[in-house]
Amino acid sequence: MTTAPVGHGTMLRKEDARFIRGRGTYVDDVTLPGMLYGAMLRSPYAHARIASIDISAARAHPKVRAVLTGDTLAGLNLAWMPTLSGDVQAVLATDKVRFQGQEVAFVVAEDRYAARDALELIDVDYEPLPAVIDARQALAEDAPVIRDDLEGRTDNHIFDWETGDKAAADEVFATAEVVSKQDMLYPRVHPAPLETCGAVAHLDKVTGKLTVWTTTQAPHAHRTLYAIVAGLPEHKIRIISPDIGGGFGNKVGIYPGYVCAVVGSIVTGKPVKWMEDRSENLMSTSFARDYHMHGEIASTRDGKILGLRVQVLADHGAFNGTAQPTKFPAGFFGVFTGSYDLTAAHCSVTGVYTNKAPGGVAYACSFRITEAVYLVERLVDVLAFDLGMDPAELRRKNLLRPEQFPYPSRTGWEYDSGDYPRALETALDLAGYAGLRAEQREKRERGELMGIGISFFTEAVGAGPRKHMDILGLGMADGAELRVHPTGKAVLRLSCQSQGQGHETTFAQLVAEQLGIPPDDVDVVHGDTDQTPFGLGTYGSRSTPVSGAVTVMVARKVRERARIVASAMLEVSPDDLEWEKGRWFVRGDQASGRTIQEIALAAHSDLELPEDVEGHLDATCVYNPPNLTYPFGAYVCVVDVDAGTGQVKVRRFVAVDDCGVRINPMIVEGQIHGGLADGIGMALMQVMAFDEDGNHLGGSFMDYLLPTAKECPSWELGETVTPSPHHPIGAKGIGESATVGSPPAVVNAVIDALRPYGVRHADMPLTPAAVWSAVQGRPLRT
Ligand code: PCD
Repeated sequence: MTTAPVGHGTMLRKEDARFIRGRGTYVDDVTLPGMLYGAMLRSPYAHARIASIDISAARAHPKVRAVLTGDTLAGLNLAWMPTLSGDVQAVLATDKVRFQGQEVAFVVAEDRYAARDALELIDVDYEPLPAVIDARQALAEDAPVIRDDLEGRTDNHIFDWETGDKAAADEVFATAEVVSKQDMLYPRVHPAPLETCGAVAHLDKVTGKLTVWTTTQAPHAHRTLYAIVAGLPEHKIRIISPDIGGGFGNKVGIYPGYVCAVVGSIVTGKPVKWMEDRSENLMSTSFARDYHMHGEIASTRDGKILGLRVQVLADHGAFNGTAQPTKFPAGFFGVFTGSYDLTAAHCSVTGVYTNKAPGGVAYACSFRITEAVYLVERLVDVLAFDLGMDPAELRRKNLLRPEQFPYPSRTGWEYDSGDYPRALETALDLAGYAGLRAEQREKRERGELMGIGISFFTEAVGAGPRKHMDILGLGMADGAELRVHPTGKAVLRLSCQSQGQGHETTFAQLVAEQLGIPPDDVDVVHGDTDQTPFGLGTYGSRSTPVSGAVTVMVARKVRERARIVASAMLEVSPDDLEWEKGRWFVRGDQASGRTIQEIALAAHSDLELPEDVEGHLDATCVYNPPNLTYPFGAYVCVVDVDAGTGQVKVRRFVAVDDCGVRINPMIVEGQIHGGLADGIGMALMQVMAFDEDGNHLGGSFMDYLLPTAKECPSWELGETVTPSPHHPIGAKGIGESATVGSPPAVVNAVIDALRPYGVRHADMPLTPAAVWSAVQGRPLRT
């Protein structure tokens, strides 16, 4: 397959014509005749037994049409639903509540306000129980058992998982000259898309068809799951994912509210809308990270890294609802060896239940690669600290070399392609690294705190292949369908779904490039299971690696069909035809060609085609990727820290990303900008905090802070291009790279700034209070 960069390019986003005019259609914009509104009653307790629920007063409210409880759902066998990780989750609680904000009852009323008012008329008698909030307490002898609904369950243990070679790693560590160790926490954070989650469900009693407009990143998977769980015929279910206001992993799973909207519509015979508010989204609709990590790194005295050993305690909340391919309970954390050439590595992960919201979604983390990269990039800096070595020098010494690709990692992954030293040097040059270090020395003499942080990351995106990767048995492959109208305009139908990434533009560009027609002549249809072929959806930056690949393949198939039609038009053998952008011509006779538009018209005409050739140019394709794609990058962050207040200012951020061939460089840069901002948010501002009773302390954007332009510097981007050898145009994913790569760069920079105080590590978020605490009691050495 060709790997040479092809000539795509920046074009403005087609979808913005509607977005900048406020003409997008989001789930909450969907309004149907006779539509009712749902509202969710949620638990005020993190852990409590439900003695009784009295819904009589709510039922009597003049505008209330239905009140659902766990008992109502149990009658339909829907009180519990399967999670994406093989656990079950309560749709509405029957026995106990297991986290604050858990769904307890659902009111359906004539308007939003009545539905909310009626929630207050429901009387739940709770018997509070002690709660497990700290994952480190979850396995204690006397810890309350959270999941007593699961038969025979006597503790809060979910799974143990390991990867790598323990014996080999132990051997390396036993003889290593230097071993550095560090505990670190990747705190609980939230994807917090601007549009919260919701659904409008409508069961048409006449046709028996259930239509659900919903905030989903995976419409086809949702349809199949509704069919399996609710026992509805799959062809009678239509999932529509209209415009989505950000997903970031928050919209991969199925939430109780969606199921209640569906049941509400079945029960009332009317369409039912449920849309959560900001606090509900932050408190109950998933979370990300919450990994307590212990890392060890072994090296020689002169800084050759030899091995890594890692233990993780993973807090999964009250139900194991993590989103990742089935065979990967710790997601893709297994790539924790990062970008380095080492001898041996081992890691073990233990998952536990706590009385916190369920989930563990892939919030811009490619299934926990964010955690993995944070771990290894912090460890490398800790090692540099212990060795007294420059962190750039240490990375230079240990990065994988170009000739090692395709690289089989110590934990069984095959990195497809890379030139890491080039990316690192490009970033250091852009940053003016030597100059920055000189400036830092000068400032330190004056007692000013300036920090320079480096991170180097390897991502693994584009799940399948389907033999290794599935979600609840559905293999991760994608279909595409391309129709070419008689006048040469095209419609591409995709299984993946944009939440803001600009697919209507980039996927049109992919077709345009292959067929040699303008991108404006290609319409992209997605987000509607009735109109698109099956596929697993958009997350883990898989759209370009998987759906992008199948798009190129289906367009090439159309091009080959066009060749046969052209050969009939020109009365020559197809073998005598040559392609140039937009037309087939007879080899040696440039003037003889037929454009794709002429061919499309002929394909619908009375042109005589060979016996076995159908008319039309339309084609379909399914692509099961042979491997993931491995984008990578080198980041340099410069911060200034105010020693008095602990305030961190990110002064510069240099990001060199390599995602192979870029389809639309402007969109790629936008993806990187967004991810970098997110990284600053996680490193410096964000944590889903709880008090010891399990009260959620960050239910609004007053407490859970989103980074704004004020916290972000003017990003300085660079790029290298190392095509993926197996992707038809050499593209790799980019959507999550910057969220994966940036948090360690920021943290490394802050810790570097605190060097004069001898600080070696501090956990995120590095708020002013955290920074201030880190230096307390430490003498300043200039
Ligand atoms: N691209 C280009 N080139 C290349 C790559 C890429 O151009 N080479 C572009 C494409 O096409 C698109 C974008 O860029 O448009 C992106 O891509 P990707 O990487 O493939 O990815 P996707 O799949 O599409 O997406 C997904 C991602 C994710 S995953 C996330 S988180 C985030 C990101 O995406 N999210 C979001 N980004 C974004 N953006 C926006 N605006 N919004 C959102 O929501 Mo997960 O798993 O879900 O957690």
